[in-house]
Amino acid sequence: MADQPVDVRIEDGVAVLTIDNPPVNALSAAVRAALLRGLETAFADPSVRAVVLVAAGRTWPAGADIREFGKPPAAPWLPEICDRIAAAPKPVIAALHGHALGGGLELALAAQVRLADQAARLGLPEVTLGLLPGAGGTQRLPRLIGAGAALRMMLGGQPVTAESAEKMGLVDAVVPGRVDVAALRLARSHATGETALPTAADRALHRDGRAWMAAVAQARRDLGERGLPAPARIVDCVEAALLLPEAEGFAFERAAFEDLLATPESAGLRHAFLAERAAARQPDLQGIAPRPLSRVGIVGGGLMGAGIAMALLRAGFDVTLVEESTEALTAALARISASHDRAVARGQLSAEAREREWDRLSGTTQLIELEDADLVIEAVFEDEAVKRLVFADLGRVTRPGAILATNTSYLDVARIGEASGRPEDVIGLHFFSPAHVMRLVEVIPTDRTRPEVLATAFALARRMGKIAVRAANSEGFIGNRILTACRTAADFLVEDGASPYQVDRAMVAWGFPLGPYQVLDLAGHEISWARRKRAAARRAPGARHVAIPDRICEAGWLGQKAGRGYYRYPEGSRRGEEDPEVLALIEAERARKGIVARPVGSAEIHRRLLAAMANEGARLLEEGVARRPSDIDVVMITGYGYPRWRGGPMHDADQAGLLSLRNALRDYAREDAAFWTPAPLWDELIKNGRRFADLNAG
Ligand code: T1G
Repeated sequence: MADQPVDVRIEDGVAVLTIDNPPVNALSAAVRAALLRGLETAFADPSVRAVVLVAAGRTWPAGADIREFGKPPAAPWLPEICDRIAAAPKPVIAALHGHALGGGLELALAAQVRLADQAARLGLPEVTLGLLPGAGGTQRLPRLIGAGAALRMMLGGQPVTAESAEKMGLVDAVVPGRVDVAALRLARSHATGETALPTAADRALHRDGRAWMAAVAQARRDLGERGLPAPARIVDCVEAALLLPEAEGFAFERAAFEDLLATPESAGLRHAFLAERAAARQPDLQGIAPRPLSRVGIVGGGLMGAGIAMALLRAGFDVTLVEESTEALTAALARISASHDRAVARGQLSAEAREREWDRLSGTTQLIELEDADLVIEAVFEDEAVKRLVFADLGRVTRPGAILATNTSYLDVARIGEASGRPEDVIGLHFFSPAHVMRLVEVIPTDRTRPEVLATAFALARRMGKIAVRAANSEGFIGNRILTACRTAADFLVEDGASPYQVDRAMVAWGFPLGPYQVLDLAGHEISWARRKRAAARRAPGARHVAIPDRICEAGWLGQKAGRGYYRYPEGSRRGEEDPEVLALIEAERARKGIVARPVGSAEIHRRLLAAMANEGARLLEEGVARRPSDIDVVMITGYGYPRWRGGPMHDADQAGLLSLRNALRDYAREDAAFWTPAPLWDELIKNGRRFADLNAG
């Protein structure tokens, strides 16, 4: 890291300003100050005829420094620097490589000339943070590429390739080789008068008001009424860019940006972004080299096994899928082939890539064929005895040093692993269905797991493009513990008077894609029924137990696959219909327990389910199952549909206020102390004026 985040070199009439703030040249306060100083130096130096902006390291600035948001803002502001560049007395050339994103792209938009290398990606992802491009992007981009294209980039938030950027006029040229060298050459030829660089006036900026307003109207129609605040403000800003005088358009954008910055939605989305990155930080694994991985075996080709195999193939691994019979193997390979067909049909996978993946896949019924695998992932039926048998065999056939992983979602990884005879090479890798789509993987080391095995698991997740979250080996790990607490609180409310359909509607209105009972029907009731049976033996005396879920299972209503669960699924439809027989069953259970149904509102449903999830989260932190509250948030957001803009249960609890939520828990504990008593961590944090967020450091 240079002592100065911006290096200024003046030579042959050209000033080269190099931004150097690893890892992604985020435009922090220090960078902004140094950049403005560098620009002023270059603009004031009479020998300078042109200015080149380049970035050191792996990328052009990937935006404003997200960690600075929510903190007291520090001058100079990025819009100010962009305006200085846009009004520069000398041409400024931006040389883009890596990810030119957010404020980084806005910096380039202010320049007179933009060059990009072939691998560059350009985007305005602010909407994914609940924000809008607040440094002139909503004003300059539509003028440069048209309102329609600009709105697509800003509302989608996804980067475009350098090639597409050139086609849409976002960059002036895509250059082979090093873009900084090409930019310097161009600047020098301008400095010697050989080349006249285009000025803003030369550009055929988009000014067609009719097309512009048509794009704005279309975007508003597509957005509809519902949704997060940022997209609609982006459209307002693009409209303002046409209708308002330039300076007022920029001011309009700034005001909208400030508004969004203060929204809980943006706070939640920014938290989620940083929390996902923090989850990868494992201080105790610093300097521990992962083992090399290229050949991976999968035992069990069911829904999970096949999904994991596809995710590994997509990440470039050689995969051997083991099934116990030829029929089962054929079905597993057919499942993968069908998914490939869908991906090719959707344009997500080219036919060539498909062929390459298929070439790296082999199937067998002979476990011995895994003798030289680097890693084996077991994904068989969720039964401890069955899994121990598989691990006993794996311990015999795999080579020393091969890593043995189990995809169990609840069971004791150590108990499963010890059957292999080499527990030090065993780890839990809990993928989520569909495993080739879901980004989360819970990584569960046991007390015997070697550090390099854990380091290898994190490296594997990175290569698969997954978000790995570490959890200690405790039943249900992080996600299923929180889910169970959420469901228990929901069951209490159903027994007290709510209907499961009302609970689902309330949680969908709160931001979840599906409610807890819809999720249960989708996943199937078997695993949670088995878990309840295991838990029955450990239930605290006098602890409240709602038998409704057991009654539903005993009736054979095991979910969508069974045609009915809490909902009915006529002729295999995936949309459930509310079932009067379920309501009758619930009423019968209330009568059996002498419970008179009481009215339950959505606010109470939200509050109790959040309180239950955050309280279980506090217990997970106390037990050391989770290392930081933000890890719990990442698990719930990326694995269980928790609304990303709410930031996860622990962030949400902080937003709701720990004191009021702890007091609510105390109230609920009068109904059932075993479940609702607040974990001691609440008192400790409240006593010290702290929040869960204060435990996220490191
Ligand atoms: N600010 C601060 N830190 C950032 C950062 C940013 N913008 N982007 C990345 N990091 C950190 C990240 O936390 C991690 O840290 C390390 O860099 C590597 O990131 C005014 C309002 C660029 C595609 O939204 O999409 O500009 O964990 O693990 O997978 O209009 O990072 O190592 O300590 O993600 O190779 C808009 C966000 C900001 C882009 C690289 N910009 N970044 O991906 O590495 S808002 C963004 C990314 C804005 C203006 C507005 C990705 C990446 P650590 P990584 P990667």
